[in-house]
Amino acid sequence: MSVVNSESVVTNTRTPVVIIKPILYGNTAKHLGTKRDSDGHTHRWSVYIRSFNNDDLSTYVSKVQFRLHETYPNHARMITQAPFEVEESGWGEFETQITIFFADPNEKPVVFYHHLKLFSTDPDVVAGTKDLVNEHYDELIFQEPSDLLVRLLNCAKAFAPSTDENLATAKEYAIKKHDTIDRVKKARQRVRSEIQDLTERLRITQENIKRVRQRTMDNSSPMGTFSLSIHDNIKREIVD
Ligand code: SLL
Repeated sequence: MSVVNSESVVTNTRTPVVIIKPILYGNTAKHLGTKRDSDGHTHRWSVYIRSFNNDDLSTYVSKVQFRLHETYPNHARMITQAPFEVEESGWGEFETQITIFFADPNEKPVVFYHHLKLFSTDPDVVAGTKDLVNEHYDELIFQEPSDLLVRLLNCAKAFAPSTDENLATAKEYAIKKHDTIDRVKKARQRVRSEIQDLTERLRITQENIKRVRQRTMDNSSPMGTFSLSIHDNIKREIVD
């Protein structure tokens, strides 16, 4: 905290908390059916970031910049109020850069990269009867945010009731989360057993080296044949 004068106190104090805000970012796209004569555009699309749990993002997000492909006029689009999204049309896929700025200017902006997807092999999407949705779940993690930001983060309560669509998304993500945790656990198990295996091999090899050294020092057998047999032994155990 720094004191500016006897009357005003600037609050840049930090609360030792971590606040996590789940978000979704990505794009939807809809096939127009034909290539538009005027500009060759084939799809309508939107790129967005929104809260995963229906929080009011604009309580703590001041603006979001969507950096589009340079073929778009004014390709760095700054959105200063919710919904934080850009709707456009086009003919090609490209990588967008999404930068989130927070209500506390001292909080470093967060950047996401998203591949704006238009094309799909899903027949319903190709026919234009279903929108393509390509979105990702992520979390904004605020480590010791300023008191101001803590207040804003905590009052970003759900501003709209959960819709069926939101509930369906939440269920889908819960399943994905479960599967992902399962995969991570299995991968950890595999790595652990590989480490065990390699540690055992290392131990055997070190023992062999020790034995060779010992025998060399004892020098009780003719070196040529002896070292050859130990060498073969090590090789065999490593291959096993
Ligand atoms: C591609 N590397 O070749 C990409 C570029 C460009 C996207 C995609 C239309 C812009 C406009 C548009 O879709 N640009 O006409 O204003 O696929």
